[in-house]
Amino acid sequence: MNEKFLKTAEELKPKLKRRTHCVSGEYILGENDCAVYDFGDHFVGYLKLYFSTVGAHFDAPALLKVKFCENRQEIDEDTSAYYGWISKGWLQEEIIHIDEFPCAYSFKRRYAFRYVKIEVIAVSPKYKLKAEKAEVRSLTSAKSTVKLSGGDKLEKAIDKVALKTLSECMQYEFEDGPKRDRRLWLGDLRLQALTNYYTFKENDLVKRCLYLFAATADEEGYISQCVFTKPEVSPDDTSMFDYSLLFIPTLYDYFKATGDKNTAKELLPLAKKQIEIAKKQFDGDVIRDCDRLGWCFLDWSLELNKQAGAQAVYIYAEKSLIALLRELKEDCADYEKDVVLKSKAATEKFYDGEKGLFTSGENGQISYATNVWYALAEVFGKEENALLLGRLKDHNEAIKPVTPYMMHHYVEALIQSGLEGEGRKVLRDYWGGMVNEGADTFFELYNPENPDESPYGGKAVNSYCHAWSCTPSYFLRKYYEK
Ligand code: RAM
Repeated sequence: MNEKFLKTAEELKPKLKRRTHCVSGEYILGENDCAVYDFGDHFVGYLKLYFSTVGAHFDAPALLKVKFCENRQEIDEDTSAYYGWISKGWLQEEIIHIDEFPCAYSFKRRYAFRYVKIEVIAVSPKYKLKAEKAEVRSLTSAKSTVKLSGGDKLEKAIDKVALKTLSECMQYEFEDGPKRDRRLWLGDLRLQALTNYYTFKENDLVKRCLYLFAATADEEGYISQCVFTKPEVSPDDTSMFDYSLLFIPTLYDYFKATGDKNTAKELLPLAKKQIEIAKKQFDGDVIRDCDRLGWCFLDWSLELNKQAGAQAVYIYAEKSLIALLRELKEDCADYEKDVVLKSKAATEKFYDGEKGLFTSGENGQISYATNVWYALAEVFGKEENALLLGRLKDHNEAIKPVTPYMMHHYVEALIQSGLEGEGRKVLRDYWGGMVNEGADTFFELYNPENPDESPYGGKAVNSYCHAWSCTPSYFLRKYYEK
């Protein structure tokens, strides 16, 4: 642990803005009855429920199941049927006893929700439970109110939901999702930071997160995929090839947004380290594939081959490093040479001239993830990238994105390739699709072709307020405001 970096991070720990929201509604409930409180919007915070009884004096405790739901469809979802590979511990429900009435029951655990469902498991024949009202003390570190952006009603609606998504994920760190995993992930941080620069402008929170990653890098300097902060700061024991590299553009974006040279200089050696360490995954100038699940992320599609995409992320990150070094007036000659070699090798190895697309892995798989990252890495020029993305769209078998994370990169690639109109259409269709489904916050996964999409073996643990889906607020302000 680098104590100096940790100290910097801890000094930047934000104060949270707290608000109380209340829903009244009286429900008289006997055994097996249930009631739902609807807060009318998504909140992250601590819930208090108010109860009394009707009938004779309570002669037994009330036993209740309380379930917290981020969206309407979760209210009736059978969570007991979830046996996926991510822990059931993430399910947002509790069984509680209430021994005395009247009672204001406070939940110790922080939850992310709009709806609260109360099911009565047991009372007694002598009395019924009276649920009187619900109250949440909400938390966020996003302090300012941001004026909505967007050219029409739909875009403004998308922006509103995106802003809410980001502010709900802004806690003591930029969390990936306040339901799950409630921690700092590098890929998520990068997109949150980008959106933050155009909206809430809590730039010290970005700085804090950069220092949390820097403090927890391993002895060699390798940056972890995510950081835990409780009970104390510590890194996850695994890394993802692309996430570690994305530390570099995250630092460069921070520098561009703030002009904070001291931070850029202090963290520069670590940025360089990510390239050095990533090189070990290469044979010559071509990256080696790997069959460890999650060795490189790109998108949450389990069939996706990551080999070629990983090389594109490397090129993208190295180009950010070169740009940062130039800004800081430091030598970048070796990186310039390396990026030319890696780009040439990628074209020779992965580009299928006949199809006009990049392929990946032994079986020459074609996907959005691979091709989008090559467009972003600007291995070809702008016009050629526009053609590449056109061919990708026409290629029916290409593996499509399943997360807003990958969709972000697709929209960015379209815009960067001069296809602003197409980018805007994708943004409206994809994020607008979630708005039309009644989203208060944007989801971790959204595949309009498969509403049950989940990489976890069941969607009960899916998160419906997920940081990496907040970027419409960035796109609308950066590219589409007149
Ligand atoms: C999910 C997390 C996070 C993402 C990683 C790769 O489990 O929710 O958002 O960055 O996967």
